[in-house]
Amino acid sequence: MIYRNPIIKGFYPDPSVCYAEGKYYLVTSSFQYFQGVPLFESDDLVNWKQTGHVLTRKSQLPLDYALSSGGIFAPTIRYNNGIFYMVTTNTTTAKNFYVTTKDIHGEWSEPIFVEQDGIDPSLYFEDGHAYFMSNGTDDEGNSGITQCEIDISTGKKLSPSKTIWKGSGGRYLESPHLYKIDGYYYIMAAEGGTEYGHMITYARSQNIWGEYQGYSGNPVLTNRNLGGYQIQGVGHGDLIQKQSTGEWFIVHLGFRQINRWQPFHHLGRETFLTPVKFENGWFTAGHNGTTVEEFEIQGDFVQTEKKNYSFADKNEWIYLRNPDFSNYEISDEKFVLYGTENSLDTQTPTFTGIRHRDFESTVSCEVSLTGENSEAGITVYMDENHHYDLAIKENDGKYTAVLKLNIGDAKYIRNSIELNQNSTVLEITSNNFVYSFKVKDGENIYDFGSAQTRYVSTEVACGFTGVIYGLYAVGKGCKAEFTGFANNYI
Ligand code: 6LW
Repeated sequence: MIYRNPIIKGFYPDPSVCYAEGKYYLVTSSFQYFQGVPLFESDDLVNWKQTGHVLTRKSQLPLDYALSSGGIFAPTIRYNNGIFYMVTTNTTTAKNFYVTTKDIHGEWSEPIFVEQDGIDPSLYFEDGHAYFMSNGTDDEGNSGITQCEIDISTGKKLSPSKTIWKGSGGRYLESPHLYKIDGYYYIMAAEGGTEYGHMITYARSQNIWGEYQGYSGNPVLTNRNLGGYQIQGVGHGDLIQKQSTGEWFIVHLGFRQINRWQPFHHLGRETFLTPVKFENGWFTAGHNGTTVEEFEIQGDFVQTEKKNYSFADKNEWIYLRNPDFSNYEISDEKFVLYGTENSLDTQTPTFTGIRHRDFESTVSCEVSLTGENSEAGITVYMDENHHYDLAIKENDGKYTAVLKLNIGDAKYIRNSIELNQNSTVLEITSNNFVYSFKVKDGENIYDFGSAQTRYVSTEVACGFTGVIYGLYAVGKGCKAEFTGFANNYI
């Protein structure tokens, strides 16, 4: 069959994957969003369904002081002896930790901390031993891919940390994962930074502590030389073998720029799948070491894609930092949001959203508003400094619909119109280049114009996240009822 990349669209970066009892499980980063670490499952490595999140409680996920693109960085998921492990870094508390569960559909444990610095932690199990690695500094002060043995029940170090590989020379050596395949240990990592120069490299050794010998063809996977190609920034991946066919793959991140020669991406870093071939103890990946849109693999299953999202898709809705849930009444039909004085320009607005997953989309919702000096609507949200807000506002008993563009220091009310009542239908459509905004007031439909996608892209906003379609409410007495939410893709 032929499958198309990305296999998981929208802001789902730094994927890690494992196999357990007939299924594949995948996790991704989540930064300042709650709940943390989206969890997916699949039967075939191509079709993935989000089943929830790994970090579901504040005790596992303290985010109160997390800046945008702070909080939870790249996770790793592993399965050993009937137990699932998810290890990650809370960069805001600067702690590496893991949580465990025996029931992948149940709750995960409280965090177990490992006293080792660095980001992108990973675990490797062999013969009753557990090894922890990160892109940290070892006990001798050497930085690189650093490894130590740990007591998996407590997280305590059982050996000194040792830097086992220093990469192939690219900047930002990160994302280490260790595998043992046919007698060799392989350490796979990312280098080049998570932008256009991103890449995957690896080395092998017959001894777990090294020396590791770098692959002479490094980087094994990169799109850095594919000028004008939509898929860019491929790197940060995890190796997995498909049980039914024996085929190998790297599940990894990448992003789609808005067009050829237009290096902007606003949908976030997404999850891709690239085939891998082993030969004489070394492996190659993709199409001449690049990730392309389509690959042919074994099997005659089909790739399907969920195109419609609503309030009922509870696994996909996320919040900012540690939300005060007394400000939210959530059901499958209706979301009621209570505002506070915190606007979308602050870190803790009343906000819940769902990822913007593909260029061509529509999102619409009816909003009805009560409360003096209040505001509620839909936001195209990259971070607190970069967002487009289509909203209804109350002032002196009058209701207006507004479109506000916030691009860093450039803040601008693009359009506004007085409404006949305290409710309206707000609608946003998107393509690669623009978001277009419409307001419905009874029979009247007002075209509020459009705003470019590039100004809410990573290249403008910086950071590691992607656009979220958010619902929000602002104002102390604000009560906003949202009904009929629909987010559709073509
Ligand atoms: C992540 C690092 C990276 O921890 O970006 O692309 C960082 N790679 O490995 C944030 O996602």
